Amino acid sequence: MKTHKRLSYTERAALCTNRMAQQLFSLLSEKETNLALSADVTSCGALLELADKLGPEICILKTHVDILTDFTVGATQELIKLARKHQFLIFEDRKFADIGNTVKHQYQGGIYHIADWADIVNAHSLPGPGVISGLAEAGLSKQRGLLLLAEMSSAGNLINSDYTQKTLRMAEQFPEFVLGFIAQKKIANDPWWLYMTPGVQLTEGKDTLGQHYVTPARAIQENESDIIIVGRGILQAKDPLVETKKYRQAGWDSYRSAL
Ligand code: 5BU
Repeated sequence: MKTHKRLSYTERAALCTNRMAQQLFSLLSEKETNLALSADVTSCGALLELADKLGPEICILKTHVDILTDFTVGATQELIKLARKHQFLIFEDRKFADIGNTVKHQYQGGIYHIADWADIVNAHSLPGPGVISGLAEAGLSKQRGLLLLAEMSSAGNLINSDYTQKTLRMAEQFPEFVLGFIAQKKIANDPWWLYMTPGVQLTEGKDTLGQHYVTPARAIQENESDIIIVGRGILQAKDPLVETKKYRQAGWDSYRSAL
């Protein structure tokens, strides 16, 4: 039986020193949604349409900019406008995983200029703290935030509990820049870390390529994560807006009943 009381998002916002975590915890509580949409589509038109239609229901829109076949900088400017209009943050799921100098270029330069439009990005801790320092050099002055991958949702991944705990130790060295983790469950007792969980659908199961799904209730209530990330559960539904509302409700109810 759990003896500790779960803190609300508002209480957690007050305990954060990381500005992006503060902003996001406040957003969750004000907008009453802990749903992140994984907008895994391959055209800018489809991405912007989803952002406009589903934006009112979500706290975060997660992108994979490198699967867009018709990327333009203009599309990212439109996406920022929609993020402001509907009050969500943009998270580019880039999973940086190289030496600091390289990731800095990948983050701020190239074709995508990710640091110019993504509020949040993520990185593997595998290369060591240099990956965070490199990203921080490009992101901190723009008031961006970083999530570290502490766990993955895919079957057979090589992350073990030692790796997860070492990832936490690494995050602790960068409290200004790292706001939390991509994980399947809460990994530390400190209330200021924010957790986002991918691999979520309304029924547990898997896909044909190793993805493993848990329900919103398992992610939020049982595993004490903060935000559910949903892609195909919504994108492949007959009516994505109806489905988004179902996930929003399920995520929010799980949070409320855990308090
Ligand atoms: P799905 O369609 O809900 O399975 O999409 C999940 C998304 O989350 C997809 O964009 C993945 O790249 C992303 N993801 C994941 O599924 N599992 C992980 O451990 C991480 C990211 Br990190």
